[in-house]
Amino acid sequence: MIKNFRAVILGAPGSGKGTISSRIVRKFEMKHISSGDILRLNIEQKTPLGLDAQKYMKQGNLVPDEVMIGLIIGEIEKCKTGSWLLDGFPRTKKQAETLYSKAPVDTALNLIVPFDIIVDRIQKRWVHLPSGRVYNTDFNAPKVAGLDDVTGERLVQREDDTPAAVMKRLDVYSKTLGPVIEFYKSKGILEEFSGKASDEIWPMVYKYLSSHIAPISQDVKI
Ligand code: G5P
Ligand code: MG
Repeated sequence: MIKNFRAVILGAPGSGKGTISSRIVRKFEMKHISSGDILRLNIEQKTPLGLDAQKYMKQGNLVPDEVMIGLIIGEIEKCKTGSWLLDGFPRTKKQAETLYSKAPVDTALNLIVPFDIIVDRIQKRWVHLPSGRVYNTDFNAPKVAGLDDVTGERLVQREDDTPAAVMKRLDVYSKTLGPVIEFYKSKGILEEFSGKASDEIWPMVYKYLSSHIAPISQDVKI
């Protein structure tokens, strides 16, 4: 068993990275660091970083590498547990290489979900911006429509979940992820999980992680 376990979770927009990550951190002592959640919080708080990033995100484009690398390496350095799960980073070969040179990763989990399923899911997504909690009116609806289960605060739809921005994000993903996958493959740490539903993918991820890091609880259900 590895003591300080460092993982990245890869996958197309809407493939369930956030959904699977929240299950992972409930079962394993790891800190979930989501690049998208951090950026959206900065946008909400109107920080200079957020205002700059918003221009790219709204269009479905990637935020420049220099900005993302500084942001995520900073988050990792703040992480006291030593075990973390990066969601949404890296997205380019440059990000993957820089991360690996600063903090070698133990595993790269790649979620493979058909694109037609993804487009439908994203249209039904609602998020709680301060926490990053994600809902879906079909899959995991909030207890009260439009409100976060934990805080009761209002849910919103993401600015980049418009049909045009989603198509652009899927296109950017198709063009940029190949070299990242190849990078982790060359390191021998790529693990792929395919399925049409997160409930189908989750038991496979749980089984794989359990052989590397001790779970907080043995129960696979969340
Ligand atoms: P993000 O925030 O990283 P994406 O586009 O990579 O955004 P996204 O959209 O957050 O990924 P996800 O996390 O993979 O998707 O998916 P999710 O939220 O868990 O699930 C999607 C929906 O499906 C939810 O409503 C969920 O409830 C539902 N769902 C899950 N499983 C199932 C299921 O089995 N069945 C059904 N029916 N529904 C299900 O990045 C956003 C932007 O930030 C910038 C970029 O501009 C990016 O576009 N950015 C970066 N730029 C450069 N470099 C980086 N490293 C960057 N990181 C972020
Ligand atoms: Mg996400």
